[in-house]
Formats: sequence, C-alpha cells, structure tokens
Amino acid sequence: GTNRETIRTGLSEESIRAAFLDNLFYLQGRFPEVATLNDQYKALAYTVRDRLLHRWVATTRAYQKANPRTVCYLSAEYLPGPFLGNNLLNLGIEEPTRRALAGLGIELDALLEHEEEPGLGNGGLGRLAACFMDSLATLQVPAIGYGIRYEFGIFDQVIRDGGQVETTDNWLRFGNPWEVRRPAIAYDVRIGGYTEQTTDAQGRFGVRWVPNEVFNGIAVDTAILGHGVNTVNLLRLWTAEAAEGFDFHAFNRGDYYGAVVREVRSETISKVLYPNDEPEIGKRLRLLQQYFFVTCSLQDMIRIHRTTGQPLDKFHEKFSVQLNDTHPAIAVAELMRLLVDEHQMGWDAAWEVTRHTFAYTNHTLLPEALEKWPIPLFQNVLPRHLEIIYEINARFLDEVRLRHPFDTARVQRMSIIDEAPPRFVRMAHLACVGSFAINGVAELHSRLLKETVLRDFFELWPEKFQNKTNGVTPRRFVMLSNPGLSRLLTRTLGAGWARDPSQLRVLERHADDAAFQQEWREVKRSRKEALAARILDRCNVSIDPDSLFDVQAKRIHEYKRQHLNVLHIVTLYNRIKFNPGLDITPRTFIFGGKAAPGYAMAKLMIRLINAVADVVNRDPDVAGRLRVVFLPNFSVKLGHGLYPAADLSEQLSTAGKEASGTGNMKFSMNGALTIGTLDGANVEIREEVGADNFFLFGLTAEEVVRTLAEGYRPWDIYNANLELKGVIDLIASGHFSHGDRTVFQPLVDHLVWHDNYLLLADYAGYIACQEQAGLTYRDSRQWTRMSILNVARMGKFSSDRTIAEYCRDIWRAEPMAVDV
Ligand code: 26Y
Repeated sequence: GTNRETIRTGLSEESIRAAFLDNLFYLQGRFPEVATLNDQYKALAYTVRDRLLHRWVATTRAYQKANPRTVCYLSAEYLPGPFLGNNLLNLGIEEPTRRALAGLGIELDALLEHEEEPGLGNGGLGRLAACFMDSLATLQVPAIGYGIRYEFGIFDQVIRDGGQVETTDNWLRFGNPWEVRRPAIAYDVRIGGYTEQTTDAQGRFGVRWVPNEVFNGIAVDTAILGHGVNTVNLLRLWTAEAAEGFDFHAFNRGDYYGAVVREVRSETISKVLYPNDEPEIGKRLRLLQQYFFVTCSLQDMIRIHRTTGQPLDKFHEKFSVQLNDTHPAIAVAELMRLLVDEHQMGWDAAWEVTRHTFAYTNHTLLPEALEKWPIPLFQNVLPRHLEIIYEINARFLDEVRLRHPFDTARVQRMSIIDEAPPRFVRMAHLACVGSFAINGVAELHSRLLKETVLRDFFELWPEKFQNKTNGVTPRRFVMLSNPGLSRLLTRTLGAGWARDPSQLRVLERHADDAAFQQEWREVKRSRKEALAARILDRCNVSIDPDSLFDVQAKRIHEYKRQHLNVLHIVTLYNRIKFNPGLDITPRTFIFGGKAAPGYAMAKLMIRLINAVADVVNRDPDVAGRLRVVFLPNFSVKLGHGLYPAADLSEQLSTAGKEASGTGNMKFSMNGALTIGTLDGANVEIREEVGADNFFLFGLTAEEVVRTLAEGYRPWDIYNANLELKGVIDLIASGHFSHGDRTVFQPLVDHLVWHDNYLLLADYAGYIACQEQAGLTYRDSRQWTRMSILNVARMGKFSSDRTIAEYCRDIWRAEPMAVDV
C-alpha cells in the first residue's frame, strides 16, 4: 500500500525516521533504548538502501527496454570508501536524515564514522576504478563494474615499535548492508587438466578442455548511484564457492572429508586481496583469481547479450570492455575460448569480435611491474588458454614479419611469449594485441609509453594509442569530505560546480578579496583543528593547527620518495640544533600509507619516519617548530579527514616513474598547494593552476634518464653537500635508533652507493623549494590567494571529464536518462 511505499522510498525527515525505527525493529530486532551503534548504523544503511533500490530497479528496467551500449569495467581492485555518506549525498537527503536521527538523539556523524570501508584494492588503481564508477553513474552512462569480492581486503596496518605490522581486514565481520547476493547468477569456473581434440557429427574438429577442478562464481551486487540522477549502475563482484555436486565421486566413495577440503579450497580463490602493487611472479592463486573473475564476468556479459536476442557476432556492439591494467588481460584469450569452444564460432569471426571488444589501460612504466606468468604455471592452470595464446601469437607475429621483414629482434621483443628461458606469457603484450585502444593515465605517461615500454606496438599501431588523464570525483573528495568548503563554494558560485567544475574558475575573481580570503582560511582552519583532534586521539601527539600542515599520503615506495621528505625534516632539525634561535615556519609533517608486506625497503622507510618522529617530537629544542606524525592505516575514510586539512601536498616521485597520481588532485581540489616534480599528472596540474601557484623542483624525466646513463655517482653528491652529509650521517650514526647504527644502514648505504631514484640529485633543489614554500606560507594573503587559485583551476581533474573522454574516444557510449 501507499504506507509501505513511503516507508521504503520517502525522502522527508518523517519518512526517514519512521523507516529507521522500522528497520531497527524488524531487521536488527532492537528498540531504540537498547540499540548499539552498530544496530543504528545498520538500520540507517538499510533505510538508505531501500531508497536506492527503487532507482536501481528503474534503471535495470530502462536498460532492459532500451538495450543501450554498455561499458564493462574489469578491475581486480575497487576502493569505493564508505558508502553511507556518499549515498546520502547523491540522494540529496543528508539534511533530513540528520534531523530525523537528531530527533531520536542520534548523531549522524557517529554512524558515518562507524562504517567499515571495503578495502578491496591497494591504492591508486583501485580508487580510480571507484571514481570511474561514480562518474559513469553521474553521467548516466550504462555500465557494470566487475571485480572480486575479497573476503579480506587490504591488511590493516598497525605501527608497533615504529614498524609496520599487518593484521587481517575482516571487513565483513558485522555483515555488509550494501550488497545483494544473487545466488541465481552463478557460473562454472574450470581450472587445470588437459585438452583433447574432438570431432562433431559433421566431422568438424573442435577442442574439449577437461579440467581437473570446477567451482562456481556467485554474483554479489552493490548499487552505485549517480549524483542528482536516478541512474544506479552495478558493481558486480564475484565470490567463489564449491560447485554444487561436482565432487560426487568423493562423496560416493564416502570421502566426505575430501569433499569438504575441496570446498574450502575453492573458497580460497576470493579469500584475500594480494597486498602488493607490483607483481610477484609465479603466484598461482593470483592467476586463479584473475581468471576467476574474468570468466565469470564474460559469461555474464554473454548471458546478458543473449537476452537481447542479438547474435554473438554483435557482442562488441553491445559491450565495450575496459581492462584496468593487465590484471584482467586473460579476458582476451577467455573470450576467444568462449566464442570458439563454447559457442562454435569460427576463429576469424571470434577474433573480429574480441579485438573490437577490449581496450587496455596501462598504469605503470616500471618494467619490473609488467605482469608475466611462467609458462609451466600457466599451462598447469589454463592449458586451453595457453593454446589459444600461441595461436593468437602466431598470427600476430606473422603480421609483424610482414611489416618488418628480417627484423627478428623486433619479433622477439614483441612476442606475447618471452622465449628466454624460463619462458613467460607477457600479459601487457596480450592486452595490446587483443585491444582496439591502449591508453596511459596522464599526458607524460602516455608519451613515455609510446617511447619506451610499448614503443614497438606504437610503431605497429599508432592509431590505437591514446591518453586519458586521470581524475577524481569531486562528490566524494570535495562535497562529502569537505562540507565547509562546499558550502562556501556554493554560496559564492551557486550549486553547479560539483557537476560542472569549470564553474570554479569564477573563484579567480575572489582570490584577492580580503573578506573571502578570511572565510577561506576559516574553512581550512576548521579542518586542521578536526585533524589535530583525531591525531591527538589516535596517535597521542598534539599538533598546532597554526603550523603548516605538510602532508604525504600514498603507498610507501622508493620511487615515491617519502625518504626525501624525511631528509628535509632532518635538515630542518639539524638547522635548529645548530642555530637554536632559527626563525622558521612551524611545520607539522604528516605521513600516511602502507608498505607491501614483502617490500623490506618500504618497511624500513616507515621505520625511519617513525624513528625521526619519535626524536623530533620529544626534543624541546625544536618544540613549537617541528612535529612529525605517521597516521596509521591510511584509507579512503582517513583521506576524507586528511585532504581538506592539508596546506602542502608532497608529490615527490622521481620524474618518469609515477604514471599519474590521483592524491595530488584530491589535495589540490581542497586548497592545498603542491610541492612536486614534473611527473605524472603533476605536470598537468601545474599547467592548469599556473607555475606561480605550484612549488616545482627536481630533474625532468629526460634529465633522470640522462643522469643515470652518464654514470650517476650519489657518493660524490653526498661528499660535496655538507648539509646533506650532515643529515645522512646523523641517520647513520644511530641518532634516531637509540644509538643502533645497523637499523638504517641498508637505507643509508643504498642512498649513498646506488640511489636509483635520485634522491641525492634532487635534494638541494627540494630543500630550496621547501624553503620558498615555508616563506610563502608566512605571507598568509599570498598563500590564501594561491590556494584559492588552485581550487579555481582544478576543474579538469574531475573524473567526469576523464569518463566523458573515455566515452567519446574509446567506448562510444552515450548517456541515457532514467525516470522513476
Ligand atoms: C600485479 C598486482 C600485484 C598489482 C596490483 C596493484 C600491480 C599493480 C597494482 C596497482 C597499481 C597502481 O595503483 N598504480 C597506480 O595507478 C594510479 C591510477 O592510474 C596512478 O595514478 C598511479 O600513478 C599508479 O601508480
């Protein structure tokens, strides 16, 4: 009846309150007086989910009716962040919800704080996928995000005795109110075994793959609502289960135990996210995960396609499938297998479909980060796919030979198979051969791709190559995480900026307005106070909101050079120690980020940050001028509190190493100024905000290559720069490690003798640039002006712009409005 309808869909304060109490009672079995925070959170989450559901159903109906071209984003990782606040924002019901709860004596912020986010990714690549899902829905583009429902996401980071300790992320412990399990949407996943030739009744040859294990992938769906629209797209994640009835034999033999073990094993497929952001060769389970989610996703697309009544040779007209790096690149071989072996399509027709279906995004230039699988492992897990890849490769290499006769070196370089023993399958080559478009994620990155790692492919198919500079969603990273700034922007510019951030340009007019500047500073100040309170609570360190908040938050990596930041901190520390009256801009250095558990040097970098923090924060000589904080367990959620509070954003990667970076965008959109190198998207951020509003230092990508080629000698720089030498010697002396000289020796030795990321080459320029930043901060009118201009000119970096470009240049996908 109508009553039920309002309780599930009504958007007024009254209906939300009634629905909340109803859910508290009927879903959690609680009345308000005894409800826990978790009960309240769940009741609200279901209240919001109900309001998503009817838009979700309406969207599905509309898609079914119109049969629009659909984007499928294949990604092994998604980092969507907490859903509650974002869904309230996109539904436009944050205020009535806040009032509805307040009427019951409940604070909305406490419930928002309680949500545990799905950490189903490592860093930038997973977060990018989530921003893309937000923008696709907001732009009303029909899309499905496919991935893996890891039972355990990225590990929780605890800092114990100054070092990183990993604990499992049991994010599903209290249940996940946002997902809907679809047991009816399930597919077989085969692994291992062998292949054999078959002949059908007409005498045609075929191939049968006889696997030695079969299990199921089950769909688990999450609704992704766009901002201010009715479009709800699907995030469909696969969870592994034992195939029902598969292990009949074991059962019949009475081998109950064996059957259960098999079940447990199949469930390990989607058990845990690999916590590395660089491949580790030869991890069988990782290959299984990739194949698992790819085959389920492609089978699902084929099922959807068949409901439209269209033949399979039109598959690529219905779907455009984006490969988020090479993690899903096995899709090229799997679609061929499905078409040829399972749906009896001829090879050439299947190849036409396949090569018009996929597009590949590359996210790295580091050659060691290109995925490759040892042939014996590949053969063992996916014997049929190896045959298919050999066939694709043979035909492809013929094409290369035709274009470049006698160039056997080129043929070897381009082969999908790395023939140098031990042999490997090169996934990036498979992705290039099987895709109609290949893109990098920032201008510089896309150019370097064509000049270096994918050069041969560019020479063969220049028309395939594109650039799509990354972006981030202004909904989550400005509106949701920085409501104070959003209100100021909306009051000044009107509400249109969040969907059309080019409107932010109008802020330029206010950049020198004293009253506006004052409001701007108050917004930043309030975010800094909130962060200070959080840091006092979590880290037991008090920090001064008047000091310059200097922040570096990202995965810990040598190429990202958090240790260059540390060299600066120790430089300031030494300057004050030698000159106690030194007048410098008081700073608070804040770090956040996880290290891959097996990456010893990154873990040592964390140790160094904490060791320096320990000494600096206790030393009365530097008190009031320097503070250092390592914020443990950085996440999307912690980012919400961090980006708005930052004054200075550290983007220090060695030029040519960071494909794009996206944290750089989140900081700058929240009014932080950037100190950075000419790397990744920094280049374009500087171009947009203007060179005067960006603190630039360091070698260019070309200079980096030249410096290394000319025989780089960090030892000479160390000896020539007394201040640098003082800093490194202090670390080596055990000053930050209770006199123990061995702790940081590997790091120090590496810097002085190898330094492949050129910290020492960039040190002097970085220190000088930091000095400039510190001086500028003291001129608060100047700083505020620069901060306003940064926000005014960051419109380009909305992921809406990125997605609009993908739609236009790669996917040929169009918006489709949904009515409810
Ligand atoms: C193979 C596997 C272990 C693996 C898993 C995750 C390999 C790589 C990754 C993640 C890579 C990643 O996050 N790359 C980042 O992608 C961002 C989005 O494009 C870029 O902004 C950033 O520069 C790049 O490092």
